[in-house]
Amino acid sequence: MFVDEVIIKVKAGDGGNGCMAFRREKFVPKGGPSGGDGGRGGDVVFHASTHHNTLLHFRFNPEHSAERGRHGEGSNRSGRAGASIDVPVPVGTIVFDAETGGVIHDFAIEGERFTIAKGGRGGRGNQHFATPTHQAPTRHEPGRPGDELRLRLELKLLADVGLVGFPNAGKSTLISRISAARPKIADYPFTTLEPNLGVVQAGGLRTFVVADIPGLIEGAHLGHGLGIQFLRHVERTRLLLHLVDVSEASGRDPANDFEVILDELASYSDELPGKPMFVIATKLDAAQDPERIKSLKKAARKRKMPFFEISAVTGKGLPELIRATADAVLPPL
Ligand SMILES: Nc1nc2c(ncn2[C@@H]2O[C@H](COP(=O)(O)OP(=O)(O)OP(=O)(O)O)[C@@H](O)[C@H]2O)c(=O)[nH]1
Ligand SMILES: [Mg+2]
Repeated sequence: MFVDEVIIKVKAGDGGNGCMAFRREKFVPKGGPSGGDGGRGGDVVFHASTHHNTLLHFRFNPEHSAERGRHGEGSNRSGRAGASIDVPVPVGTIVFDAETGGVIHDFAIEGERFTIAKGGRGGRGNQHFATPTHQAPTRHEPGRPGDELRLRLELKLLADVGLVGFPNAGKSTLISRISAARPKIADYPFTTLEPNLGVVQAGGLRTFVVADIPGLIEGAHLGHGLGIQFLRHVERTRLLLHLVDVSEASGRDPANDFEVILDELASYSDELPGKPMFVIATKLDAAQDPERIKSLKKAARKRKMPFFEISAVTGKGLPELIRATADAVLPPL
């Protein structure tokens, strides 16, 4: 299962209470105040880990709390601090405050650590409140509560290249031809229900990661079809491959399909339309009418987007596409 959004709760440890006590010793009448301080509560710390690539572990474990600080004790003994806890999140996780919607932290780098919820300070014991004129203070502080937060975690896949297009355009077929990913492929729309990642070998040690996401349709930004919720996975890619079915069997107008998807991307965010895009005419083996390809090619040229023709069935055009994609997203050799 691919889990890319979860709501969880975190609770840092409360601080321990400061203590009120007075020294009582044989032959020492009127011993001074000796209440120790409470210990600090433990923090909830998240770290970006490559051992997890989904948020699935949070589904089974949606609450994480750190230990509270111990209370202070007599004889000026401070309470022990609560232990902090360390929670792994996949690289690419963004942590939001579920109440305000604000971003708390964006875990983009492996190994990165961030304290999400701070433990409460321990209260001071009455030993701190003695003054020359007030030598038997009873004042002592309660521990401060640790931060308690409801969080929304969102995972953005870190792919270099995103595949977009109508359902059935051949996105999953393409990723299965150029990488080891084996997503479900079928001749009906919305075969892909969740994103797939594939690693493409572009010769030598050059590799890039491609994300195949569910197809978009007109009105996707209004929630039609599977909606645009999956577009967040291609938001961080460096290049979009826009696949358009040019075969007759589709019964569609390729140039129109192309424009519809561009409009949907624009309704999703201001950034996506500015992203570099290659236009890919797919299913060339099943396209007899050159006009259909030409009209798409013209639309691509009008927008100064590179244009490719491929067939995932015969393999035509794939080496050229892989090479151009690698050149676009990888540093030069
Ligand atoms: N003839 C031909 N058929 C293709 C080609 N590529 C894909 N197909 C067929 O087109 C249909 C849809 O392919 P998919 O790869 O599942 O399409 P998709 O874009 O992933 O579709 P969704 O997941 O529904 O968005 C399947 O029946 C494929 O076999 C091609 O190059 N030539
Ligand atoms: Mg698919």
